[in-house]
Amino acid sequence: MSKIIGNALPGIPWQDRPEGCDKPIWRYSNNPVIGRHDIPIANSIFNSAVVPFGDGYAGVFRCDSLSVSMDIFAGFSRDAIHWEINHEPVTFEGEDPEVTKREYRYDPRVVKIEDKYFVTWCNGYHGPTIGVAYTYDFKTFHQMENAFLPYNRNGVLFPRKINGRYMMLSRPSDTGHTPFGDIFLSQSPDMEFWGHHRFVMGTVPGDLSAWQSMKIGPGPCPIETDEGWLLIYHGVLRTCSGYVYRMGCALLDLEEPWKVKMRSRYYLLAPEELYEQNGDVPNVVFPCAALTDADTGRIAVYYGCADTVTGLAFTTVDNLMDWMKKYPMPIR
Ligand code: BMA
Repeated sequence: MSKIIGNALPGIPWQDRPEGCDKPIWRYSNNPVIGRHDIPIANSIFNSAVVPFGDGYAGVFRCDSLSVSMDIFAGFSRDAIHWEINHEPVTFEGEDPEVTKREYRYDPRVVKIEDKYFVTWCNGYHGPTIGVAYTYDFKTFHQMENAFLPYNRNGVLFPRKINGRYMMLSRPSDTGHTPFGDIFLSQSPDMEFWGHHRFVMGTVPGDLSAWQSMKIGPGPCPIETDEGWLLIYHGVLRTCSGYVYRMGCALLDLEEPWKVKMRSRYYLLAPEELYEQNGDVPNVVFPCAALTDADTGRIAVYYGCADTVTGLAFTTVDNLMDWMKKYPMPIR
């Protein structure tokens, strides 16, 4: 039995594994939890992040508008399933208009560190880079400096300092639909200056684990367990009819989280349902958030489906650990 290190969350959304299912993760029976038109100007609401907040939950949602511009919107929920998403995007306060100027914003992640909720997202600044902001109430957001130079995507913070430093995973990329990508880790004393960059893990060549052979990227903020940091991530395969995005997991060292202890050779979840296979970008499952309950080991994963709607899936820390142990991948 592995143990999640963190808070209890008795109200975590949950359904037991369906009869006859032998997979490590299973979908919510009422998926998608957020529809593409759930706010009036939305074309699609997908790769989005949620956290426990007050008596309920708050989130930051990627919503592409009817003009198909990409932005992030705050929202609130009592049960983490029914969401009230603001009809206007987040506006940021910040010291330097050069930084707060909006080009585009997408794929947010949210994590509570000490007394603040930090939001990271893919931020347009002469190419995609990682925007960083914090909020106390999901109403006022203070934007900090971009973490990196372009080009970078999928900035994902660890939920606490490790050895005195904030840590962020990311995926250096290029201007377009990057046909490559490995996961790196960067460290900061203050959330502003990032350095001490470390390679974490890369794509898998050949056909050992082809679902992650073209690019990979970190998903939800890593989950602390007594065995290491549990990372859920996406992996991409290039096929003759486009990219296919699947979900996998890895276990990172607690003290030196750029060291990979285990990694899933078999994927966890692939686009199989109609809402994952069909949409603005077909065949995409793209995890961006996970709620956890330390008492039961339950994990609820939020993921974008076909760049159109948001899905929810359930697993436990033991299911993920067992999957990696049962179908191990050699760590290079
Ligand atoms: C990635 C990002 C994600 C998107 C995915 C599939 O490069 O743009 O937002 O979900 O492609 O289109």
